[in-house]
Amino acid sequence: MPRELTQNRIQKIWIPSKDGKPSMPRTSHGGPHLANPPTVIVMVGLPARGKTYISRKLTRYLNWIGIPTKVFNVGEYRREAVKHYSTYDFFKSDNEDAVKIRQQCALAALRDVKTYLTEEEGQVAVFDATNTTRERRDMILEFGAVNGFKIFFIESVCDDPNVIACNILEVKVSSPDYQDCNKTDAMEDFKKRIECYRMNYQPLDPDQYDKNLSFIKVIDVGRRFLVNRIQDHIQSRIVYYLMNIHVQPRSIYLCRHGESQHNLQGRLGGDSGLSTRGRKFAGALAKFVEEQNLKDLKVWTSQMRRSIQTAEALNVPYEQWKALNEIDGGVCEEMTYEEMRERFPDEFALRDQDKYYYRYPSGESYQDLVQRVEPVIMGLERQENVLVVCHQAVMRCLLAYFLDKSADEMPYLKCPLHTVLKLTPVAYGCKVESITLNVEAVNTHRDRPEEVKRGPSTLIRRNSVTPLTSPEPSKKPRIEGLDDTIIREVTPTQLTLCSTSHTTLALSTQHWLSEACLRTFLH
Ligand code: ADP
Ligand code: FDP
Ligand code: F6P
Repeated sequence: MPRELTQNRIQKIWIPSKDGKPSMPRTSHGGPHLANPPTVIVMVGLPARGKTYISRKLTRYLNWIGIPTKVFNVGEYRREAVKHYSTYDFFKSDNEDAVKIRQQCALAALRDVKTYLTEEEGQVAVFDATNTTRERRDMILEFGAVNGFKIFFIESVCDDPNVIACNILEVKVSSPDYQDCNKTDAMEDFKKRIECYRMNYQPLDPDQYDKNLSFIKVIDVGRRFLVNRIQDHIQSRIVYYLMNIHVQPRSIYLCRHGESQHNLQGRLGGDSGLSTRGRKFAGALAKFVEEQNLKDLKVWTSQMRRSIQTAEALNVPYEQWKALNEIDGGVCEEMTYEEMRERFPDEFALRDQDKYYYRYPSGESYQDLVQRVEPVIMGLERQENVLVVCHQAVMRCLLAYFLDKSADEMPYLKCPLHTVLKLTPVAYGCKVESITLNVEAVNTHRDRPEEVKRGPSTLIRRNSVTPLTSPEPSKKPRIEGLDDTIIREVTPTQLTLCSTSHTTLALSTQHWLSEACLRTFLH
């Protein structure tokens, strides 16, 4: 007997119901319904091969498309366990005590991976460590098998000494490991650390040992790829994403069209032309673009009149994307917020209640927009310098991707008219500069109403909360629960001793890594 259907009022999705109650709760994260088990992405590679960079960037992307993802960086666990790093001796494979500490840190991170995927609604966990030995990878595979997680490896292989030196300079010499060290010494120490790992490095072997595993090898910073046994939709999206990103320096410029006639009247959507001030902004934007003197600047617009009129003033070729059109307000198109409140009070209140998920009747939600502009993001990842002339809601979506903003924050990001945001990739994130072109315009931003300011409603979850990219107020120590002798006894002095004589660390660790202990943990 087919069940009755009721329509979810916020998302306007039909849900089967029993006794008048919805019987299939939607996913709390609002992402695609994945019948799949959770996935653990396991990074593989020598230090300074871009593993953390890839982990963070991929996590930002997956969260943005609605798949809750979090990075677990074993280096951070190690730094919490061992407060003062001394020298590369810590990473020698015959430094038995340090090997135990590193193993413990990896296990602590895996334990958190398990909690995240089984109790915290995580869908993908990125296990960011070197994972350079078969022994370590086999242990992770067992962990996946026991807990019912899919395992997908991403290995970064690169032996260009210039690339490695640049990577070390960009991120490693300023790491907390080297806070009391000059750059030259830090560089030398880090290179020796890499050599410690190289001694035991067993790359993924697509022909024999690892031929049944699912993985991608990213070779020479994405010049070549080797893809093996892709199992599902998420893995194929990850592969596609990794094949589109690059690390060339460039900037992305985001702005809205010049002020439009509808903006002047406070009307939503429509397809009106520019106001006098809007045309003035287009002229100012042309001057700004010229001054920036950018090599091969691409200009992208929507297919709406106001954004095309703005780009026309630039006197350069431009490309129109339908995917960049403003959010479709459906039955509320061309109304003012006041008119919407009067004519559709329930809809108006619902939008305030949950702006990210709210879909206008016969129109779109921010969640819909994310799906629509995803090809634009992929396009931007492939390009170098690009100026995108778009619209308020679309610009918020794009900005949320680059700045790792949550679904809750996205619809309230401030994107004023006549202001250009310049985004430049730096280290693991993005630098943002706001350039106001000094042409007055109306304010089209409507703040989150006071009554919903108390925090996200139950329907809204944070989109991207990784321990690495977002400040986490409730961050708990990642090594809590470990046998605390490990923390107590590894003092800086002992570590220094450890670096000269491997036997001086007094750690009572034998039982930690016993087979039985590992099995208990895995189960
Ligand atoms: P790891 O985590 O492997 O120690 P990091 O992620 O900290 O290395 O290194 C960051 C640097 O790696 C950045 O300068 C970034 O440009 C660079 N990078 C990004 N992707 C790759 C890649 N596929 N191969 C090599 N280097 C990369
Ligand atoms: P990171 O550069 O991210 O800090 O240098 C390698 C390193 O990562 C160490 O910090 C960290 O202890 C290690 O990788 C990750 O753990 P494994 O050695 O156990 O792979
Ligand atoms: O008001 C300008 C505008 O671009 C409208 O066309 C669009 O409906 C609105 O902004 C989107 O902003 P919000 O989601 O805050 O209503």
